Amino acid sequence: MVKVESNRNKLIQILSENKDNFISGQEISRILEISRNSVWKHMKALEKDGYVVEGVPRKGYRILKQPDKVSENTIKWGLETSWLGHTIIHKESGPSTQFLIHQAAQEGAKHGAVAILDEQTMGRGRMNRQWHSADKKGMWLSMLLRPMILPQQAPQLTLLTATVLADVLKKCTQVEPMIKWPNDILLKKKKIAGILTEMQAEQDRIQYIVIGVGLNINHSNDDLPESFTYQATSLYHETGKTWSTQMIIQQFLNEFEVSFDKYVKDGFTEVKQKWESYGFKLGEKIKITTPKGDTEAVFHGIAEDGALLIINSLGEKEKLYSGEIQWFE
Ligand code: BT5
Repeated sequence: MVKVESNRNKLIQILSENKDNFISGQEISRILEISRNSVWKHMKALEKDGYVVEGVPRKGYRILKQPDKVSENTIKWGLETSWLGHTIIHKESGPSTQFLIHQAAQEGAKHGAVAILDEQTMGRGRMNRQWHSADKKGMWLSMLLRPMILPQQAPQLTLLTATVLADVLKKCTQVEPMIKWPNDILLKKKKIAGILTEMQAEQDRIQYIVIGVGLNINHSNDDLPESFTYQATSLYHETGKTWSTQMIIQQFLNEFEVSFDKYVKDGFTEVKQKWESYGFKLGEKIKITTPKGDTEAVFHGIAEDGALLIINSLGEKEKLYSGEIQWFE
């Protein structure tokens, strides 16, 4: 089973490197070390997945069209990454992609494994809040990272993820996203996406981090619970168009890998600047709810370690690591 899967992945890789040219069955069977008959069977399996494969005698095969649906194969087809998404766990339905990745991590999965569900039956937000994840309406995805950073730097990764998602939304769908600290993406003040970062760590060493991203894509009003229609939105709702979840996932993973590698190499400064360019209510008065109570402050920006930087009622700069922020209209 594992061998069949990995051959299929290699085949997609080979075909995607030769998109405009035919590649002969003989060449494929040589590279994959399988029989010509097995090559043909793999092609049939791709067709079942919705690919349109052209096979011409004495020339070989090429892929004319890939299906617009989410599966391990269709996602891998458009990936330009070197480590993110080398393993993709995709299922139609399941409790939560966070759960799938935690399980994979404990079974030894490598840095860059990704889990995607079409529908989550127990999608979750922070502090065990519920995340509504309707079937085939959004991107419900988690990534496994095993970064060489300190546990206290982990919040930076939530902020990094938010900037990548905001960039992808802006570039691919021409909307104007804003980021609400620490983990919400807003369109016109309504939440379109949330990020959940969970970490398994010892005192000074991260074993692994799971970053979960939920993005509402093709929800019409009826697909979101009535209780949140005033505070939540989707790309469809904002643009009047349906969007390819497959394309958005691929763009997100491609961009995430580039930004993550840059962050590991160059540090947080650029992420911080990018984040601040999207920062909702930056420079304005906000209300902060923490376990110690509510306070009012001015939202000053993001600190070098990813904390929220505020100016408190005494006019002093202060850092906050957790809490909720609200604003005044
Ligand atoms: C978040 O939590 O915003 C993090 C959401 C992370 C979801 C992803 S999906 C893939 C991965 N697998 C999971 O199980 N989770 C991650 P928080 O800041 O706590 O916000 C939760 C609140 O957002 C809820 O209490 C609702 O008010 C609201 N909410 C729930 N579902 C929503 C949706 N689909 N769109 C907009 N708002 C929603």
